[in-house]
Amino acid sequence: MELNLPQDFILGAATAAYQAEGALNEGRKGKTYWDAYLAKQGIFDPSTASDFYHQYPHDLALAREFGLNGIRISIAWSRIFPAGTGEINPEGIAFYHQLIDSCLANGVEPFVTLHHFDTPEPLFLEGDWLNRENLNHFVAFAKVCFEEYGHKVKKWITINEPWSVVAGQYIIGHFPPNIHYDIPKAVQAMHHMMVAHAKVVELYKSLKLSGEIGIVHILESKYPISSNEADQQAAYLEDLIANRFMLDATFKGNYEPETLKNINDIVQKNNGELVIEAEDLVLLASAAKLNDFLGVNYYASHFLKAYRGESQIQHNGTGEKGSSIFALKGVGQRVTNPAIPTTDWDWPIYPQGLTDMLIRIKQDYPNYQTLYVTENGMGYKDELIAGTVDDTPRIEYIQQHLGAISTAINAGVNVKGYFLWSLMDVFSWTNGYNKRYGLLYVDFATQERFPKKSAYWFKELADTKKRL
Ligand code: BGP
Repeated sequence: MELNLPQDFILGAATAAYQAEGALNEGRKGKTYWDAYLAKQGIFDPSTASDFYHQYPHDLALAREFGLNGIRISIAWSRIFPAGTGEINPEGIAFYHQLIDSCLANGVEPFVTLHHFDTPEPLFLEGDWLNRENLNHFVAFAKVCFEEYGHKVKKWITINEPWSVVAGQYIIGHFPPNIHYDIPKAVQAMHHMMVAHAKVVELYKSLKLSGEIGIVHILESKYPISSNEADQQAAYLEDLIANRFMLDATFKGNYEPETLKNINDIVQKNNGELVIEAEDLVLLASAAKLNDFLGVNYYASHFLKAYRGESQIQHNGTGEKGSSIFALKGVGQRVTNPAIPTTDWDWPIYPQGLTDMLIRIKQDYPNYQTLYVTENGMGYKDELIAGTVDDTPRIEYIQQHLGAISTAINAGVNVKGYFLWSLMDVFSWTNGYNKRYGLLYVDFATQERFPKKSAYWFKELADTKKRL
């Protein structure tokens, strides 16, 4: 298939501090909300992860060798401020200088995220994003990062996937504080995350640095399983809470009356109330004019049918196909579409959903400027055989999704890059280590890296940028 990717297209891969670095007790790092929870749960040990804290020179050299020209990294807030606020940690500051310098030296442009699921524990214990005070602590952390690294990092991401954070924390309950089905808390925290984003965008622009700033949303298309009106409404409502609410805040700088009315309806059906302060809307409106780009994380799409019962969720964290359930009170229920393949973790593989989402952003939010697909990839139970992994299904997955992006570009959408999740196998928050995504296989016992078949394929693609 002929691909239409611009010559300056970024073909990169993504990582996140907590999932890649390890070294949790080194460099005077403070704790995040994951540490105590995972220790207590006792199933997965995140303390070494992919040892990126020590291995990054090697990983970045491999990134370069395999043709990547971009990488997403995140700065662990708890390395810069071990207590989340107060004293700054020089060892943390120095580490990210070295990491960023190494990215630049390898010609792998760093896209740097400030919050990737890793609020420092003391601020988490004070209510995390539900506590408005924490928004100001986040701004203070961002300010230090901009002042330290702003002259060399040209692409900044405020927050990674507000919806996944709050869904994990307050609805699915597989992220601390492990609350189930509290949709009002989830919506309130999501709104606060957008206010925090807006504050950080304003700050960045006021510093007159020469780079760009944006946010990353998880944006997965939602389709009714039938043409039945109630199923259509279910798809509309799941899209509303997971996608439209965030897109309106990002690009319109407020919530469209219809968006707000329906969000309030869902929140009220779940016995809550969404509080929006007057100053929030001023901040959102101002940031909507200042955003330089949006990062779209896309793995799957969902098919919905009407649902009248109480919320009911079962997370498939083991890769046992067919074990997930996801039904939200006042919204709808995800169902299997027999025509669409799924991964072992029940994520429907539907590249058309990516094309549809990219085109929809252009149509509904014409001020979007630039899009990057900041995460896409396939969790797979890779097997290392004779020093490599035959991950043909992953190659097909990437191929199809790059094709979907190319189709959107042909339809006039400005997409400037693609980041595969992930550069090397990393720690998966709720699935541990057997759900692998990397171009590089990691033997977690020895920390040795083995390029998979997909890495060689990716290199060839990067060399030509044209053919799949
Ligand atoms: C995204 C997160 C990543 C990563 C990825 C894969 O939502 O931004 O941090 O974890 O999903 O998810 P999982 O590890 O649950 O398969």
